Formats: sequence, C-alpha cells, structure tokens
Amino acid sequence: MRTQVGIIGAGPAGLMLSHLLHQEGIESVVLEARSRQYVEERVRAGVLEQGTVDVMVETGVGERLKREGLVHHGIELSFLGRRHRIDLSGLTGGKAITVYAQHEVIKDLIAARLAAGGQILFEVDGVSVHEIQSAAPKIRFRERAGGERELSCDFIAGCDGFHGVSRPSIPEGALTVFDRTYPFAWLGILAEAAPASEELIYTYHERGFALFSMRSPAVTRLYLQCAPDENLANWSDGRIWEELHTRFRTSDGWTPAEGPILQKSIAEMRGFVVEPMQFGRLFLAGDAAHIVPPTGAKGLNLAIADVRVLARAFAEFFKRGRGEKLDSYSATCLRRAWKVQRFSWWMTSMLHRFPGDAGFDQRRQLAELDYVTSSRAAMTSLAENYVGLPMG
Ligand code: FAS
Ligand code: PHB
Repeated sequence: MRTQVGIIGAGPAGLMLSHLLHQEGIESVVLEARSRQYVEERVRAGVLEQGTVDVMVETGVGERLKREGLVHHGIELSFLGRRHRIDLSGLTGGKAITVYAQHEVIKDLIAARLAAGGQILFEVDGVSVHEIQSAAPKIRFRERAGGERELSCDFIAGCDGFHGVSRPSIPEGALTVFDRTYPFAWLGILAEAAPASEELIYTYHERGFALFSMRSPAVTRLYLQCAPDENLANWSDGRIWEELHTRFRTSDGWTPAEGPILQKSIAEMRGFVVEPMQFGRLFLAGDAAHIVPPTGAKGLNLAIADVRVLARAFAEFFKRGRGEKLDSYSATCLRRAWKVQRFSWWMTSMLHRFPGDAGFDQRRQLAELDYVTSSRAAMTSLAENYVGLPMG
C-alpha cells in the first residue's frame, strides 16, 4: 500500500488531520487498533473551544454540531456555598464554548471521511513504524482479514494517544519528557437526568473538587475528585450521589438532579509533554505528544490545534515544495501546548484539595477563588484561556 501521509490513530487528532489533508487534496490512510463501534461510543471529552467549532463548521463537518451542540456563554465557579458566574462571551468579545461529546465529533469525522472515499482501517494489529529518518518511512501492521501489510508513506503522523506506538518509536535520546502526575483522579458518571443548571459548575469543597457538566437536555455529566488509585467497585450509586450532593449543595439549596447512572469511569490526572514532537518524517500530535489534566477542558481541543498546524505544514510541502513549516511544527505546537498546560495546571491547583495540606493551601485557594470572581482582569484571563487561545 502507498499514501502520502500514514496516520496512526482514529481519535480526534488522526481523523481531523485526515479530513484537513483531504481538504488540501492530500492523500492519507488512517490505521486504528479498535473497532469503529468502540471509537464511536467511547465516552471522553465534552467541551469544544470556539476554535475547534470553527474548524469543524468551516470545513463542512459542523452541521450536526450546530444543530445538537449546546452553546454556553459562561461557566460558574462555586465555593463556600455560593456560585459565581464567569461571563465567557462578555469577557472575550463574544467567544463561547460548545458542549458536544467527543464521540459525536468522532462520528461526524468518520462519516465525512468515508463519504469522501477516505481510507480508515479499523481493528488493525501489531502496528510498527520503520525508516522514519528516510524519505520513505513505512508502517507495518496486520489486518484481521488481510494478514501482514506494509504502508509506504512520505510522512507518518503519530496520532495514537498516550499509550500508542509512535512516541516509543523515537530513539529515547532524541526526546525530552516532562511529566507530572497529580495526587488524585476523577470519578466520572453519565446520569440520565435533565441538567439542573444551564452552564458548567466547577466546585471547590473541603472534601474535594466536583464538576457539573452535561451531554444533552436529558443527560448530566458529573465528576468528583477521588484518590489516584480509587477502586470504582467501592462507589455504589448511592455513595456517588451522596458525595456529589455534599460537595455541590449551595446555601440556596441547589444540587444536581439524580437519575439512573449510565456509565462510570476513573480518569487519571496528569501533565505530560514530550519535546520535540517530531523526529525525521514522524510527527506526533494530540495525546501522543502531550496530556493535560481535564480541569481546563483542553485535551481534545489541543489535539485539534496540533493537527491544524500539521495539515498546513504538509500542504506547504506537497503543494509548494517548502519544508519550513514542517521544520517548525514542533516549536509552533509546543508554544501553545505549554500555555494550555499552564492553564490546566492553574485550574487544577486552584480547585482541588491536595493531600497533606494543613490549611495554608486551602486558605490560599479560597483567596485565589475570591480574587478570580471579584477581579475583571482575573476573570478575563480565565475566560480567554477557557474559550481557547488563538490557534497556531
Ligand atoms: P486519542 O487517545 O483520543 O486517540 C488515539 C487513537 O489511537 C485511539 O482511537 C486508539 O485506539 C488508537 N491507537 C492507540 N494505539 C494504537 C496502535 N498501536 N495502533 C493503532 N491505533 C492505535 N479531554 C478533555 O478535554 N475533557 C475530558 O473530560 C476528557 N476526559 C477524558 C477521559 C478519559 C478516560 C481519557 C483517556 C481522556 C480524556 N480526555 C479529556 C482527553 C482526551 O479527550 C484526549 O485529549 C483526546 O482524546 C486526544 O485525542 P487524540 O490525540 O486523538 O488521542
Ligand atoms: C465534560 O463535560 O466531560 C467536561 C467538561 C469540562 C471539563 C472536563 C470535562 O473541564
């Protein structure tokens, strides 16, 4: 097999890259380890930055997003029994966020690629990359039906997430890893319950952080801070709801509405960046290159920002024979990735209880929350990061 860009991974990064390359008339093949059904049903991120929405709408895959996405013009910070609204749109000249589940983005991109005759090979095994320092790198893999295959490419895009094979294919000495694990995780649930509030609520509580989000007018998305090695089996539905009400209930009595729990999961909290994000003709994008704690709702959006830069760089190379944008891909993406890492770290550090804190940190966090909700300058800084920094 032969293509211009071999893409490993059919997550937001891989699928959006394939879609953007198609817009430029550049061929690609996407190789995905899981089934189509699995990737279209995997529950993950839920908030799209303005820039992500713009890319989807401008490139013709945003019709359902415009119909079904929930546009939000603000978020709330809740602490000491009171909720404080951050006017995202008022503070950013009208920008907003859209609540639209990651797996819906995946469905839209897969449908668009297949309708355009794009090649996505699902359920491939044993993916490996070869000759990435040559002008003809290769991807070897096994198809369930077709046996051993080899895909010759001009370039390879490693969009295979944190646990993929792309990053480990780069010689260790060529990479610098920056890694921070946080001393807690998030227990997340999807509940069949009409969201009891219009906008997202990030809650600081002495027992730990909690986040109120949603997926539709009938489904609420909720998270609570838990131990990093939490065992989901220890959390009955009753215990989850009791803890959520304890953390969310405000002095006016507000708390999320309950309903049947449709899904439970534990997500680790990590900050990770690898430098550089490229080696020879292998380019890393999305979670393959960086992980941010989900407190800033950035993971999916950062993946899209990376592949926008990468798609433009490939277009410069294939259509105009110029390699400068490919050479500067990593520097361009890392400049934004570290600013997003900073914001995600700041939101996480402000809103979570850290073990071993004897009270100093709690007072500091409450002062930070008091400052952020009473200073227009501080609110503006939060808002411009939350709706999304300009894409590269
Ligand atoms: P992805 O991990 O989405 O996609 C990588 C793809 O590559 C996967 O489909 C995988 O099956 C495939 N793959 C891996 N190895 C392969 C191999 N060897 N061969 C072929 N294919 C291979 N972000 C937020 O902003 N908000 C959230 O609330 C949030 N919640 C999350 C919850 C969980 C449990 C996880 C794991 C992540 C969460 N994230 C969240 C982050 C998440 O949304 C990522 O940032 C986003 O999926 C990144 O997209 P990709 O880089 O495309 O990686
Ligand atoms: C979600 O709805 O899944 C969500 C929203 C905001 C976050 C993280 C996750 O910061």
